[in-house]
Amino acid sequence: MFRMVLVLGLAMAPACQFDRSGVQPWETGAPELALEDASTPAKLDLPTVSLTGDGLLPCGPGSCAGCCRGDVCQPGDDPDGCGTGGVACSDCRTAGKVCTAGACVPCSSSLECHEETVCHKKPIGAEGGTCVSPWNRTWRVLVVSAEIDCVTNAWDWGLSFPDPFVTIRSGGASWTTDTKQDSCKPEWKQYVEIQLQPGTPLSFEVRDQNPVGSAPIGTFALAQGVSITLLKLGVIQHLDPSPMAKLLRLTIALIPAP
Ligand SMILES: [Ca+2]
Repeated sequence: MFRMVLVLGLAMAPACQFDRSGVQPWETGAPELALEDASTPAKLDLPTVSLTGDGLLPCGPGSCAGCCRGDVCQPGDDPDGCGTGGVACSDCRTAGKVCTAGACVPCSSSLECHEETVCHKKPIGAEGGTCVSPWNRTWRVLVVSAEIDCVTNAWDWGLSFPDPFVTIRSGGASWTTDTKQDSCKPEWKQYVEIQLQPGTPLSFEVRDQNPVGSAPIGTFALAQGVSITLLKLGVIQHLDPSPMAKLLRLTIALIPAP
């Protein structure tokens, strides 16, 4: 093997040479090595090296402020690598927890949960929950409130205000809230439980109940389904600032069912 390398090296040598005739050493770009200097003790000017926290010492309480994954010091604030004071990193993610101040703790809101997960609390309103996938899960779709334009629009033949109700539709199913009498700012706080998948369509139609039939106020649709961003926020605020809008605002809350 050695001989073969040597032969190869010799064979390749000419290719590495080039004609320096007429070219000064400083013009070739290659540094010239002065062989006689090799015997002179070199003056070493090494940078000061810290012996802690840079992997030179085994990762541990004395060398790492975060946590240790094997022998590597990690910041310790990641759900995959959580810890402080040089302890072994904990995996909060698998446990559905979040990393706060170097400890795996239950989530308090979906915005704390890693990537595409939401904070599932049992019961709703509990202080802490578990980060879980939002999909293939039952959600409470809560119709909170609406604001209806009663200034530029006449309702009930100009005699009163509208009597709004909301119909929620998803797939082929539909649910309808109570009717609020004579209200421009109705509050329902009524929910329906729907199992959500990526792309599950969801629509909301607000109408004015009349003695006979009903009249449209406004609609809002999530034809492509609810995004993970909205699920994490937990609130949908549909605003329509257009001059023709009768439905100025519709507020929907999304809560993972306990
Ligand atoms: Ca009415």
